[in-house]
Amino acid sequence: MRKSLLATGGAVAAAVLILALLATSCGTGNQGGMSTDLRALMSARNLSEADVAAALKTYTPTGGRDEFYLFASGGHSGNLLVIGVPSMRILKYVGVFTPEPWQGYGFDEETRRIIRDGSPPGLPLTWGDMHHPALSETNGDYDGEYIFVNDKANARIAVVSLRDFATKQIVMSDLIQGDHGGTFVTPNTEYVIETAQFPAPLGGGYAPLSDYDDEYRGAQIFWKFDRTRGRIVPEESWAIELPPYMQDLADAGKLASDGWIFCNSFNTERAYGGIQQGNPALESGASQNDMDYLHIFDLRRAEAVVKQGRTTLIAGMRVLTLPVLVEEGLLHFVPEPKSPHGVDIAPDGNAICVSGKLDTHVTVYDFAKIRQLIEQKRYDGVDPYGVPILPFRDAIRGQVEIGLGPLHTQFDDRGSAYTSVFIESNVARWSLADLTLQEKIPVHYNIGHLCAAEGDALHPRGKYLVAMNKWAIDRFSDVGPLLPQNFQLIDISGDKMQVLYDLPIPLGEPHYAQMISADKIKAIEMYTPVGTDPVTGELHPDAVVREADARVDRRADGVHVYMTLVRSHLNPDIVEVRRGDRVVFHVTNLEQARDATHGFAVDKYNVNLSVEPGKAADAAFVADRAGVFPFYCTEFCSALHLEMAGYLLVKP
Ligand code: RUQ
Ligand code: CUA
Repeated sequence: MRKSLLATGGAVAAAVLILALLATSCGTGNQGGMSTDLRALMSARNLSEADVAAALKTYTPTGGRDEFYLFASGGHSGNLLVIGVPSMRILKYVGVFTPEPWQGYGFDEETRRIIRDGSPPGLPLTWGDMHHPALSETNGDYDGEYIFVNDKANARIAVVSLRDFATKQIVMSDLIQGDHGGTFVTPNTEYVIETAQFPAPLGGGYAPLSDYDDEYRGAQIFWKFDRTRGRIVPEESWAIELPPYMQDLADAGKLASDGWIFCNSFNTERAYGGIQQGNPALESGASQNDMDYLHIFDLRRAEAVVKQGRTTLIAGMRVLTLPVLVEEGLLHFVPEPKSPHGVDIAPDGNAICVSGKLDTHVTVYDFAKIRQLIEQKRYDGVDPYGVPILPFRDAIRGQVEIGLGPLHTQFDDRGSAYTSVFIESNVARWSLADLTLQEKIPVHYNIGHLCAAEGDALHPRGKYLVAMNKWAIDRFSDVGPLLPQNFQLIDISGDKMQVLYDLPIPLGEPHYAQMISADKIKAIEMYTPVGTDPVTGELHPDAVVREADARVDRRADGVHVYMTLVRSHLNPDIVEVRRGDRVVFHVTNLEQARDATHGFAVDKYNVNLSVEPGKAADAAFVADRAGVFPFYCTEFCSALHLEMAGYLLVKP
């Protein structure tokens, strides 16, 4: 019944649309005629004027471009989502922590190496729990060159280049077992910050939970980023040891607070669960205290102390231990109310915003006051590890009454802040100048992060905000028990916020996103010169740059096939090997025409490459089954794409 009604409704709407189109295309579409047709369309589809306004704000005719890019975490998928704003069209999924077949990511030798280098020995990981993307910054503003993402499950950080939207590097430190507070960058991307959530013995050793207070530790890693090489340099990176609280999200200071790092924490109770052992569950054990500690870290002075060599090497990482941090006065705490979550520095560099998951406020700290308290050594005592605690009342500018379950805060270009309110399912807009609530808009439902255009940078752009909602009950057509997430685009340019668009995200739980002005992205059109290895950015040593050099070489270490791809043939197209031979295909796409991508797959050998124009990539495997295995191009590249094929003959 419901189905047939819907079908009828759809048919009517389509008919009205066609009538409207006919009316305009016949030249009768003057103002009056158009609006009559539009009104008919509106009533047929049951749309209000606000709906139509929302549609007009997002609709992008074919060929049109978006004003912003949204880079969103792909959650469990381990991929990075690229979405155009305001159209909310999905532009790309970038394979990062998880093999991604379309890009051949994790299938070719070059990217398999990236995953292998960023995995425990002998266990190339096949998933990641991506949480927080961070765009590279220059002078506190996004520069559109790189984006960094973390994998909470395996304590990994990846570097993605925005020249070709491809992953270049994954690093994993054995110092910590997982992270959550990553990634955040300093205003000139000197460092990418990664913070552990679950305390554990640093360096991966064993200690019983009864030794939690003494042997378990938190840590924050400062991964050194080399901008010219576009890579993290593990040897130049270092870390700090932290008490076994659960360190959470961080943010780097800017302007007045430049050179300082802020990180919130929870579970200063040091609970670790143990329901079967008669302990409270972690959720209640970690929620006893009224206050946890905002961590305030003096990065600049710490760099000097690292240079002096006052570090301890743990699992190959130089670590400033807690006693050194205390002795040098590098770390201070200030209380933060009731299960705090996230810390966000306002564009003025002075207001530090922290929400309490179990509090109804956003607490706004004043960096100038914090700095003074530190200089005057005005402490309210120390924590069990000797870290001085600044007096709460003297460190804050004030508190904004927001509602139930405030989480994260972003900013616009007109002095407003926007806080996601999880329990109430809304976005609260409030004034940074006088700390008053201005407006709330409902979102559907259970919003986690939110993302305003360049909303955590020095110069936010305003205009758009995306609410990243965890639940989507009743928003979309049913797809069984596992529901998509819901991104809601909100227009924040006017005096009233308006929800414009719902985008279901069906491949994982995105946590955070960043939105950058599209004109800052300078993507390449193809790999030049022909034979480029995208991972190194240099000529691939085994590239075949002229078809005349295509060949099969039998060598001691296996059969090397030097193959070229050009519309519409692979050369060589017949490859004969013996069972047990190691086979290495070195494949180069000779095309220098945009979008002339070829793929390369060998049937039943799990070989799958994406070879974009100018790219060279390798596929290596042992031909351990005899038989006839067709290989072919997997991208519909030309009229004779189906003929772009050949045979791998594996002789018994
Ligand atoms: S935080 S569960 Cu980004 Cu609100 Cu991770
Ligand atoms: Cu090349 Cu299809």
